[in-house]
Amino acid sequence: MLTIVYDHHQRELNQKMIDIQHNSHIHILCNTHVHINHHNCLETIILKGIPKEIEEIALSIGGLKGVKFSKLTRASSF
Ligand code: NI
Repeated sequence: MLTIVYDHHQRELNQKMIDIQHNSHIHILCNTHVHINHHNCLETIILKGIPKEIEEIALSIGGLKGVKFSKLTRASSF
């Protein structure tokens, strides 16, 4: 699960995040969006797939301009 907080007013950030998710080969299972306040949005993205690829997508999204917080939480059945 990738949790991010980002600037609602950052231009094209939403589209960039969606493009990264669409272009990736890992499974995006669900997105939850919460409007925290006038400036900030919180989003959780549940991902499933190869750990290395999930880490790459987390770094891509977390590194976008306007993303203020990014945390990847891992879960495993092993
Ligand atoms: Ni919002």
